[in-house]
Amino acid sequence: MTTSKSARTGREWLDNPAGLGELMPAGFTMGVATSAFQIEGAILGDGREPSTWDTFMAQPGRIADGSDAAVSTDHYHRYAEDVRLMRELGVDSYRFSLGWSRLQPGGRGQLSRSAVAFYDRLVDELLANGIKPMATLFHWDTPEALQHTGGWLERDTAHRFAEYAFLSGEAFGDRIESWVTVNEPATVTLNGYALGVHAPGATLLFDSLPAAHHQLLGHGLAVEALRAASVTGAIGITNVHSPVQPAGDSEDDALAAELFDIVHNRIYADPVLLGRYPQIPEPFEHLFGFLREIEPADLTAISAPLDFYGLNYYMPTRVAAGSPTDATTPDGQSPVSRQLPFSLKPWPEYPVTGFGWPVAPEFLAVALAEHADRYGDALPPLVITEGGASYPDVVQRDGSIDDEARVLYLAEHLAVAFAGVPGVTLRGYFVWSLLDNWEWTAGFGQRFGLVHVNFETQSRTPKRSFAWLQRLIGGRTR
Ligand code: NCW
Repeated sequence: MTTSKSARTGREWLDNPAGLGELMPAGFTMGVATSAFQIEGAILGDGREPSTWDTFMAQPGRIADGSDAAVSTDHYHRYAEDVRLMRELGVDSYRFSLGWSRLQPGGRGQLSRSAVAFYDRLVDELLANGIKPMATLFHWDTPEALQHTGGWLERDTAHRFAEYAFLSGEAFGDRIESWVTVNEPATVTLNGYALGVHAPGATLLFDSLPAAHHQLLGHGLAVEALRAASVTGAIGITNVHSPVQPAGDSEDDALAAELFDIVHNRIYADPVLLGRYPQIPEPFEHLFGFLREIEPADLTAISAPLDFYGLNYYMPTRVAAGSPTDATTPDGQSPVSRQLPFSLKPWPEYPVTGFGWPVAPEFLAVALAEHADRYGDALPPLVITEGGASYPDVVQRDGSIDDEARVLYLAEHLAVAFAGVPGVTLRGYFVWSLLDNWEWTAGFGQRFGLVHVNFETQSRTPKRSFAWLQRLIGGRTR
């Protein structure tokens, strides 16, 4: 594994994005990504019924700035302007999510006609502007009605999800270039069901594992459903991957790091790519009892062959044995994390983003190499379905936003992506995100956008990173 700083070459591309663009492999897809609940607003339109996030964000103390996503960036009404921005940027593809609670209010039955009409307008606008639509079916907005029957802890939710996937495939399958079934099931399980810092706010620690399995089953059944609906596009899943390093040399730290790698990475990637759950180290076996009860046929569905495998890469994780003393998680405070047998440690040698996430582009190469090593020939072509950084951007007196740190982040990570690693076919990179958005538990406090959004006026202002990426894309040689 390389942890040298040799990948830190961002500065040389600051004023020469076209030069970096020349290094983009032929056929590589450049895109931007968003998700429905974070940008659409209009939460009362289309007969939409609440999702688990509607409920969660209304609970006192859940959202850092007390905000909600009722309006957010108002993309629901401003999508045409946002597509114009993408066209100006020059991206090949746009990854967005279909709002489950908008399209299928309550999580059962026929799709809402006005919601289908909205996504029809969006998809057609993209195609008219030469931008390929990549649609995510589940980006965390579980219908609240399904939460009342247990949400992802229950097997039935996977079947409900497959039904929604089939109907979405029928509605949009002639125009969607690629489909992502589920986005970051690890984050939903860990933050939503284990630590309680995301919706639905459950604090089950290791008893959250059924939520992992049922999201994976939902993925597998959705792949079948999309194929049954005869969609023309490619089908994949998006897992978040964080390379893990032990904080110290002790055996206990090594074991804790292995445990974190299992609960954050392997529990999601191994069943999809290898058709089996990872081997659990003996001292922790008792925590994973649920895995012994799984129906073998589930793993056949979960490991259905995919056209691509989506990876969100943000950061590596440093793990030590023993519970955290300050109970801090990436998304805020979670008192239950004091009961975990591991804790996450800072990386003093790396700069951090607004979220405190280490900026470590060399670990993107590690993430790719770990996939080549672990999955070999079973690995479909990869797509980085998200990468990006939040920073406290400052609007200058002349209205411009000089987000140099974000430019450096993108330069360093794209340089790694374009160079690639042996054993991995990397097809594309999607920047998170097109717009500043409603960043879940952080509310409006963390800005990831290439485009600044004034949440009072809804005015959009492209940042320096937007102009930089535009020149990079303009500079590619094909
Ligand atoms: S929070 C998170 N994100 C951000 C979010 O805006 C987006 O919707 C997600 O796809 C940016 O990209 C993803 N990911 C969580 C990563 C860390 C989870 C670590 C949990 C450890 C206990």
